[in-house]
Amino acid sequence: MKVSINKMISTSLKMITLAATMISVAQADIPPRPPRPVPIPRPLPPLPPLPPLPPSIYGIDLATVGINFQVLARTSRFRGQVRITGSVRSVGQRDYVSSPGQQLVLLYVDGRLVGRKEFTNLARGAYTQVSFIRNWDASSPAEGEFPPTYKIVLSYDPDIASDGNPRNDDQNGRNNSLTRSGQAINELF
Ligand SMILES: [Ca+2]
Ligand SMILES: [Ca+2]
Repeated sequence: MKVSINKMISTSLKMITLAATMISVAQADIPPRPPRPVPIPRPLPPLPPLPPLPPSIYGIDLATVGINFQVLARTSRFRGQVRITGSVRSVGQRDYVSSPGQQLVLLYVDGRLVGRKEFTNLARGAYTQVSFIRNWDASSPAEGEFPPTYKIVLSYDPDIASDGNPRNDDQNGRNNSLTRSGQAINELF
């Protein structure tokens, strides 16, 4: 009788072990769930206000005035979604008045185009912006250790200087592009 009970216990243990093995195999066969999309707050938080317009010696002048980084949502200590925003402002003494399709601002990451914004007129002091939202991992090599460089570029129609409209002739070409390292994004985490 004693032998029989021991045998039963042994058999039960074997069955439990087998069942546990089957469960673990079944679990291993289930593909991992894709990560849930990060909820982004809507409406998007406003950008910080631009500083007061400095005096200018130029009549017509559009300028790349800033590249701003914001954390929109955080998924862990070092991960989240960030927004990169480039700003172009009319910093000359007079309004910029043009026609559609003659100017736009481009946003690049390490030379790759990731955003574009077309615009037409920009009154003195007014600005337009181009944004790009992406995942960011401040603990990764690609972002944390070697962060990409962002660049915004003002792009004009090649014929803009000979279109008969002097009010869209940017007189200062030295402020038409701007770069900023993504290292500043890591400092937000
Ligand atoms: Ca022109
Ligand atoms: Ca300019």
